[in-house]
Amino acid sequence: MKRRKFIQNSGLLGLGLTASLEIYPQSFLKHSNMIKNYPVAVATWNFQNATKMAGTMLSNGATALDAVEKGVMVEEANLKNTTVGNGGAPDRDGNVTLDACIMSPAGDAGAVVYLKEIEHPVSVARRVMEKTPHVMLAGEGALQFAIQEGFQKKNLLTEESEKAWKKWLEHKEYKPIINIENHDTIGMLCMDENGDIAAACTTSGLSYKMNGRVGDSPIIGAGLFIDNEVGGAVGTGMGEAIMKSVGSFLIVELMRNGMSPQEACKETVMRTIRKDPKYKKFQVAYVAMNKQGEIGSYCIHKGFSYAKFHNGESSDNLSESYLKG
Ligand code: SD4
Repeated sequence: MKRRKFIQNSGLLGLGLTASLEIYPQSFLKHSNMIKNYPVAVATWNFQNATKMAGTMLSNGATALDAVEKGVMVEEANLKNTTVGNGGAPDRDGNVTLDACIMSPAGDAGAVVYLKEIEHPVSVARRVMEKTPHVMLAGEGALQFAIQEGFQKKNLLTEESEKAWKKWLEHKEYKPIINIENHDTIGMLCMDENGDIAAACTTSGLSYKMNGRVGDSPIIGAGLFIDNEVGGAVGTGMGEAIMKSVGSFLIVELMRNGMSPQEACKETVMRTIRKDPKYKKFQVAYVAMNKQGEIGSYCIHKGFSYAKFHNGESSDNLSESYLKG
């Protein structure tokens, strides 16, 4: 018997319940207090400042939704991070265009795509979710809405990013880097002390992408998905591959059908590997969490890690990978 099931089943036995685990709904398990791996915050890549922020908030009683938003905002504001928010690398024409989304335990969602000049797209995505009848706003309309909501316009192209882009223009070769500087898009999952899950994902997308290109990160089901009855998942890497497999949604569905977060992440990465003969040329990585706060992760190329904050402890965790070298 797998360890997880053993723990769950032994807990049930302790309560004098000998029937199979499967007949007990998640809500029963959640409230039975048998296993408590939460509150917990996890994020793609070694973004420990972000998970510390979110995890500390959760320890102080914040909701998962507030924690994921504030958590990923740490990286949106980090000028040294050239793949998220302010300081993000531009597209091939020099535009910094940001994508983000957020999902609440209630299953509500908000997203912005191709948003320019706003440092915190995740907060605009949250306003889309809470203040409009829509899920996603794009480009000029998203910017107009942000300004209407009081967000300030800002030049997000830093001197360094501009310099790097001008250097890129010398050869103009579009070649997404695998495990870029070991940090990239931030996708975060939080479970609060009530056992509720929320997720957020925010990025400047792949460097030197075509003008207008949107990746997986703001797409509900691709860059992230949660179902508060089951768990959640977030993805990073080649957005086109993640979108084609609707990766985060698939992981949650696989968990619904009994897989652990680890097994579900692996199976989802394997689908991309089986279908795409070019899989060695790009990275795809996922992190997932189930309703017990258990975490799993899997990726194509070695080198992807995820940050975790739980019980006052912050850690960087190397993900299992398909390619070992
Ligand atoms: C995108 N998934 O825009 C993002 C980029 C990323 O690792 O996560 N790169 O495709």
